[in-house]
Amino acid sequence: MDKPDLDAWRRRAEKELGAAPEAAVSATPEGIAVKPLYTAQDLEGLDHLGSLPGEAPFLRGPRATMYAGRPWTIRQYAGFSTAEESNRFYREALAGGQQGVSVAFDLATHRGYDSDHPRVEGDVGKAGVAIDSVEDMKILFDGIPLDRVSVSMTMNGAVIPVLAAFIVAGEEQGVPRARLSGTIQNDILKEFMVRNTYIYPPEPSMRIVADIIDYTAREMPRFNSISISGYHMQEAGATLVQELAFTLADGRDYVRAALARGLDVDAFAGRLSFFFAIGMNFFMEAAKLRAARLLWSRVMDEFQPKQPASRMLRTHCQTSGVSLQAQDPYNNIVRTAYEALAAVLGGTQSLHTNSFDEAIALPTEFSARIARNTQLILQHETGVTKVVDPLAGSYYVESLTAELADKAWALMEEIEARGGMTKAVAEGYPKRCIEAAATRRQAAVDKGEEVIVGVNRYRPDSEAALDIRAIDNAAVRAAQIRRLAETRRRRGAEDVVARLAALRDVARSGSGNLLAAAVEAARARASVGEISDALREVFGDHAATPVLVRDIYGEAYRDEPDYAVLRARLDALGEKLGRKPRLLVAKLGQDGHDRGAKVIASAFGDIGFEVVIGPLFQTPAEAARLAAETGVDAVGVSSLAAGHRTLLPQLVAALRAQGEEALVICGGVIPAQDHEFLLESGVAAVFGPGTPVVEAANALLDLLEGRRHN
Ligand code: SCD
Repeated sequence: MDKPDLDAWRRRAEKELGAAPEAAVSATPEGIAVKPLYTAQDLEGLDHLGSLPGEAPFLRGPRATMYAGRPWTIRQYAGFSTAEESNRFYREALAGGQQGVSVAFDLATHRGYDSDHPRVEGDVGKAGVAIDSVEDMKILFDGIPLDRVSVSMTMNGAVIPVLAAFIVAGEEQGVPRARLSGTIQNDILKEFMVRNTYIYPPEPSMRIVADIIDYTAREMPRFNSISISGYHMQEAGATLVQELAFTLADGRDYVRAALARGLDVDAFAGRLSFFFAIGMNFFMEAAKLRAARLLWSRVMDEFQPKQPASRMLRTHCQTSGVSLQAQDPYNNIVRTAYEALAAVLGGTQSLHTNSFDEAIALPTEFSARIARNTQLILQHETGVTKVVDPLAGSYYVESLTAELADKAWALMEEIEARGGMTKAVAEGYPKRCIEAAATRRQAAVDKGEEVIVGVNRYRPDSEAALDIRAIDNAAVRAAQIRRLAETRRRRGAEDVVARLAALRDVARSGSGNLLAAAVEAARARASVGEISDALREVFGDHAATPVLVRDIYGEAYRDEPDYAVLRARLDALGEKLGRKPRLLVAKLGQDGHDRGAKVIASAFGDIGFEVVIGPLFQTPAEAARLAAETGVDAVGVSSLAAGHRTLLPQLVAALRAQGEEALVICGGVIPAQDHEFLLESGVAAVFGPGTPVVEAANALLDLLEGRRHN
């Protein structure tokens, strides 16, 4: 064939567009200019082409045959209320075609509190299952053969007691730890960056990670010691380049931490695993997974492994939670299906597809079945499993793979220049980068530059409320407290005291393995909270100081007409008050998802409010005290972990008890069914997800002005 005549194409394009083809170039948040046409020319000079799957650098996949040999694992992340309820859900899901289990723990467990702890009243059994001891863990896996079904556990803060309880539950089910297969998330660096379910300060937290890698390398050859996660970064607003770079840089630091332990690289590297989000930018997401494998192999070169598997990036993926919308929610089924296809074309090893109602509440049996079937249909009906890496050779996808890899590598080099990821995280650098990207994106959505069907375009006139799953957390908590009391009554009290003392000694001395000591304590029936507290006594608690990015939302929005109107209203109110209106943005309970809170706080600050951002994990009483001390006009609560029905009425009551008149408003994941209840409890306004910041600010001004007139 003749060489393509690009000049002729250019002329045709100009005619069709009425402008130069450059007018159709779109800039992505990653800083990649996506052109309307890619050709063979774009492949010239790319040095990653031509490799095969199953061999380094594994760009085309970690296995030679990929899904033609074995499809990815359908692994739905789930857990709620009690161990009994979650066990029933897992068994039904496995019977319905799910292939692996993935446990979601409640936030009390994540943060190392037993269900009877006063700080977790709104959190028990809500966004995951409540696990207080081995007894709960045994019920959770009752009838699920742990030597045949692989189990992933998303646990980072309280990783030591939870993994210990899992090991003992396996043992008591007749499966020795050497035969347990699965994955523990155990990725603390991204907790400090975005997810916030840390407990201890960074240094002892990194020791915990290394102790687990060490223990599993020696004792649990079928178990993946870590799931190095970019998922939560993208959820928090990271661009795909940031997600790639920060995740792989985290991985590099974990390898260094394990090597510093004296481990041989080949003893553990083959059991490091990864976890990425898959959002709506279809080809970019597939290319991201290819780039990730390429770069990880490059990172591992530095450590000179001898086993090929040590260079191999294997990953789980989850479709994007933030791409789901509360408005017109059945659209989410379509979004999730496209994202799932991108993950599969990118070569994931394991996949979770979100349920369509997850922007509103916990999945129901129905929505969970549709989500699972989305994957079953992909595996059985579409033919996508038959050919390895089918996008290879695509001019566009190969170019994207190279561009993403180059940009991510450059950012990783910058992290290295800052002294590595642990240091960069401690200085808050990646967190700031991600928050800036998140705020920029919010402005793009609010301005309608980024279209979301059913939200900022094509919005239906009316919508019926969905059936949702509601958890009676007071009942779950009461049941947990009963079982915990029973466990404490039956156990050998002296044995528990001795095992916890031994654990503290290992923590204090810096030698010995924390997980090995915790297994002994768990076997004696020490609880998750007690084991966590033993470590807290030695390591202390980590408290982060929230910092806000500035001038990003305002900068992006300044020229919009409604912005000027809003500023004028705000000035007028400020005039009357003799100061700027003041807002406290608060997070209550153990809900650490703070992207929404940070974006709101930063944007409201730019608009002209005086914003106080509260620390994470406050009780309602603590937030009310802070409101009183700072003299705010309103408290805005962002709730994403379903604690609102318990915590918001308590906040209103605590404020009023102090004679405070500050209005309480809230937003986040709050089902329509709960709005009435919250308004009756004294909450002044409830904002659904997708509410533009300017709209929320106007509504707050209405409320503040209205109150002045009353
Ligand atoms: C695979 N195998 C093959 C093959 N492909 N054998 C022959 N031919 C082929 N083509 C083998 C593998 O080598 C392996 O055996 C076995 O089959 C299983 O395959 P796998 O690829 O290892 O798959 P899996 O066991 O599912 O493991 C996938 C990961 C693992 C490696 C990615 O770490 C994992 O399951 N991660 C899931 C993490 C998770 O669920 N996270 C949820 C996070 P061997 O093992 O013998 O080699 C949720 C979360 O955080 C949500 C947000 C929030 O809470 O904030």
